Amino acid sequence: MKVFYDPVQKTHVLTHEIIAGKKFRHHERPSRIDQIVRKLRSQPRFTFESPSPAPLEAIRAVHEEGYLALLRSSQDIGKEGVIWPYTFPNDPRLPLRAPATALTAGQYCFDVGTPIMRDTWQAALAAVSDAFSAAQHVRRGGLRAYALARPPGHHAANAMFGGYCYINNAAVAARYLSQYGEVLVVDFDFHHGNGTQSIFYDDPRVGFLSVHGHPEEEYPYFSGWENETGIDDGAGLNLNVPLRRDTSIEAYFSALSGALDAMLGRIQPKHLVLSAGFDIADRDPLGHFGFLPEHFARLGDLLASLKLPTVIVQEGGYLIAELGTNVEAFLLGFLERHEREFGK
Ligand code: OKP
Ligand code: ZN
Repeated sequence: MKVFYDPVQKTHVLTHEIIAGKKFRHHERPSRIDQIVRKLRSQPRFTFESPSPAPLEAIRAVHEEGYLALLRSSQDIGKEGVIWPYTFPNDPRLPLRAPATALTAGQYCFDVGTPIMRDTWQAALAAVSDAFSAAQHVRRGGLRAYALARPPGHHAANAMFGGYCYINNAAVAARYLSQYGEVLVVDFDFHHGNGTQSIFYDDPRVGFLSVHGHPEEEYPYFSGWENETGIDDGAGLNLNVPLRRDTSIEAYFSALSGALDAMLGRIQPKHLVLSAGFDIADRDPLGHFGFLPEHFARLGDLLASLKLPTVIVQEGGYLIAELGTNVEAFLLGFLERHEREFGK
């Protein structure tokens, strides 16, 4: 299986985050990538490739230009500088001034855990390039590819960053593939993929299925309920499965299988895009679903049984010591069944 990865993604370094007013060492660390790289490099079934730069049109098909201009302006920040919004507009009737500056970046931001530093743009661009190259590989007849994306993407919307996400890597892959037939995005990160949901909410060509911690208890709190089902031409193509803290593995799998069946009754996807979050792991500091490597293998097996060309996009996962092991278990579980039932 091809792994798309560019080491420039490691230059984006977040110093700390603020949770309930307190300062914490940031969870989304460059070392997350090291763990995955080390594991997958020791496995002959994975071959690493550098992505080619994602075309700007593919990114623009998901993100607003003024928003991208703000992200791009990160390159002009000094070495120690940061864009860290703490003031947010609150009257949608009032006009916003363009272009956004460091002081008004709050118009494009929904939380305070996601600062923009000098290297943020280049890292986010590399991450989305992984996802785009993986999608292109699959479009050209490859059966599967893994994008080792960092920073993650599923919380980023058309013109909104937050949740450690700037560019929605999976959404760029899905929008690109949707030119060639319907696409199903399955998001198994512990947190609701509010950005991806928002991007495809009215899109008849891309279905979104997310299983996540219940928003009454878990970030991002304002979305992820069952009654968010899509609008206009996208009505019925958004399916949220919120699960309470410490839901059992069996309950998780039966909920996911049921949701997959329901979704496949509504669209006939030609491609599958996975927002693969590993914060569902047992002992992850930000998730509570208790997945062990064997459960990740089973999850890979289940998703491979759809027998679709698949782009796997890395999202969260903060139990860094086990992240490589968990990703490897998932990918091998997927690969085993996908090769057997769908093709080498
Ligand atoms: C990004 B991804 C916990 C605060 C968590 C943000 C979590 C972002 C997760 N008390 N804040 O893995 O979905
Ligand atoms: Zn997450």
